Amino acid sequence: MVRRTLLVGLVPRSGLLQQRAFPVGNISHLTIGFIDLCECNRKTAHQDSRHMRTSQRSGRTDIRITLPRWVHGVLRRCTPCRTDEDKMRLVITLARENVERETGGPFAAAIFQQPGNRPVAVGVNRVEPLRNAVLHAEIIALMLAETRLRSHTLRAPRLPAHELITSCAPCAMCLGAALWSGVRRIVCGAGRADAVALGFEEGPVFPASYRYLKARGIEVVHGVLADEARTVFEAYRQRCGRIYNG
Ligand code: AZG
Ligand code: ZN
Repeated sequence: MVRRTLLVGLVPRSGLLQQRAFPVGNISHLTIGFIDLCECNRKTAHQDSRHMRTSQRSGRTDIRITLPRWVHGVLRRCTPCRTDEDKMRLVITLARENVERETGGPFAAAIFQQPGNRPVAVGVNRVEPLRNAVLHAEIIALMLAETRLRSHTLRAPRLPAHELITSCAPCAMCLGAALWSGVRRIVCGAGRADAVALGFEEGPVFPASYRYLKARGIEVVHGVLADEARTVFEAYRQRCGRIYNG
């Protein structure tokens, strides 16, 4: 069921979005072909399994991508993010909650309009709970932003610039996705070496990869609140969180 009030805290207040009357503020559940992108996991486990049985009976395979329910609480409480540090604090909070509530790996990300102080979309790592290797925080944030803005590229002429804020430097897959997404800026907290030290495989990302992005007009900023971001990795280690892609 579509709830009309849930996402008020997520809605960019910019004239652009209101003027175009995108229903971004009213949607808690988005369906795109067979990919069901849900911003709020309101279904019970029982309903989810019924959904799967229904899908299998009809000979289809549906993919349901959900953010945990608690994310909305964090976003409702979040004050406007004016600086890179404010935005990073938000994604670190999301990453930490994801670890403490055991809803995924120790990573979170957000997409902001430039300028803009409320996230257009956020993501947390959902690889293990949803049994899907590509559900890194950055991928979910990018997919939700593109869906909400109704554009496969965040570089469309009708759109303002967008930036990706991520609690850890993107892995090879997410760096590629960031390039294709059209974001103009990437801001990273912890570094690749921190994720690797924890045991994660981050794939082939080289200095040349960043030079490539720079040549495509994407600015990359490293190490924003890096110490704080690393404490989430330490919390994951202490809880013996699984290294699902090591
Ligand atoms: C990861 N690295 C980043 N940056 N983000 C995620 O969600 C990841 N999952 N595994 N490695
Ligand atoms: Zn990734």
